[in-house]
Amino acid sequence: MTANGNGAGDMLGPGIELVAQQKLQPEAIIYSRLQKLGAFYREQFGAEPDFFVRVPGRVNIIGEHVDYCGYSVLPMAVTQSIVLAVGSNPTKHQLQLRNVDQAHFQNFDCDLKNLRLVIIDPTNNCTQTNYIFDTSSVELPLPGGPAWYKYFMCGVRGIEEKLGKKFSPIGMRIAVDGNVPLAAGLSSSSAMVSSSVLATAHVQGMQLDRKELASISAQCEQYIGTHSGGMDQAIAYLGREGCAHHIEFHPKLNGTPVTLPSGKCFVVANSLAQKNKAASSDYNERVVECRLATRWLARHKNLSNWQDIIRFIDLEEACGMDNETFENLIKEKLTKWVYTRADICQEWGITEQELETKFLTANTQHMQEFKLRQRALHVIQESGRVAKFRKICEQLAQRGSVEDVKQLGQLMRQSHESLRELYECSHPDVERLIAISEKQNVSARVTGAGWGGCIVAMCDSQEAAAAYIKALKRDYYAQLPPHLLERHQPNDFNEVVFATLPGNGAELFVQ
Ligand code: NG1
Repeated sequence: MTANGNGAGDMLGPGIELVAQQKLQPEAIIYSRLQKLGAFYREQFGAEPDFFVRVPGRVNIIGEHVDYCGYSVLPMAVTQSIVLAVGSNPTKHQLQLRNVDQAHFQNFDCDLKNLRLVIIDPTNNCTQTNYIFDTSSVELPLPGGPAWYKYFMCGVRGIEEKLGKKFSPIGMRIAVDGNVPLAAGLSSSSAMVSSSVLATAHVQGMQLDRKELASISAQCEQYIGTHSGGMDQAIAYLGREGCAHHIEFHPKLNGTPVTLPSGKCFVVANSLAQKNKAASSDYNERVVECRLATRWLARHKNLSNWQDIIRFIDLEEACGMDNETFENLIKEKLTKWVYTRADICQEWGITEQELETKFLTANTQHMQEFKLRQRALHVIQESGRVAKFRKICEQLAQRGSVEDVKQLGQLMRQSHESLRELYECSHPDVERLIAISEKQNVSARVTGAGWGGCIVAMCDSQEAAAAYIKALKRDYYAQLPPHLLERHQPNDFNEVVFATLPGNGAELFVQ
């Protein structure tokens, strides 16, 4: 299967970095996994795949729930990833998806030519959920969130939208293998969507510019129904071995490598409390509260277009505020701990129906109360912590001081406290992990969306990380209820608690 030359046709220029095509060599770390996937592909389709795609999950070191407000974040790609084996399909236009985990992910087939991807509520202003679905197949009943293949279809749709009339419904046969823990805050969903974008873009012969692919992936993942920012897709493409990335979204997507303090070791620990964002409204509720708070403040600032300003960063820019001025504005103008529908309707002179149709999203229509002050304070303070974290890392790369390192730990702790208290997105099991970390004198915080999932912790050395992991296994994992213990074999929790190093972003291999 080759490029058919009908690509997006963007000119290459400064700052454009492509996903280069690499020859799959036996030395590659991913080699044996891809070999196995290739064997599964042959078993399923009786043919060789044409190429492989690898897209990593990520751990966010600091900067949580700020990307959809336009603020920067500091994640790194992890070694866990989604890998695809991709080949052409002799049955023209047919897309066939097979997951190696056949017990949990059912096969999915559809005709790309006759496929109608119906997207309800792309503007997020109507009362329906905007899950993506197709008319040529039956919905798979999957409690707890959209069926897995829909994440893949988001990516196909993203490329279809990008190419418009140039999109050709080329059939694809795809085998999928993922080892990013699901619903754990390590961005398994974005790895899936982004891998689909990359595979489809390659099949369509597009120029594979990393930033462009990241933007397409972020945009099309919204069809799943969560109004997320672009952190996960950005690091999935921009990640680089050995460094974290300071990812900025405004005025445009940009990633700056950040060297983490030498000797420090980052550990990820999964609470095993799963949270599928697309199956609940919690995430979108926070997005809505941030948007309402932005408009509330914009109106107080007498901005005539206050209704159209939905990201804190745009308000900050419109008013020429710095972080501190912004925080003071929040404290001065958002004085209540809880705003009711009536409070907002009265302030803006609107009806409840207008509030629902103009300002709430599909799955937040039920909201009665809004914690505007708390959410706004978290976002503004967290964005300040990201800036400080990056600055300290840069200072440490020049001339380190113990005080600087301590500050990094404090920033992580403050971030967690804010997520627990102001953003209310922790979970009792996450809190138990944090308490154990405190006892071990390790700075840790919940990573990703929260409400369960993983924590990320910073240890002083490899040895300290080993001791910390041992303590977590003893005090947390070994205490789990028997049904969870069975799944993870006592004394061996290496898949759920591990030290991690920054890895590369998306890759494309040919045989
Ligand atoms: P998770 O749930 O950890 O993949 C989500 C969002 C991010 C970001 C974080 C919170 C998606 C795909 N990702 O990440 O954009 O907002 O929450 O910082 O929804």
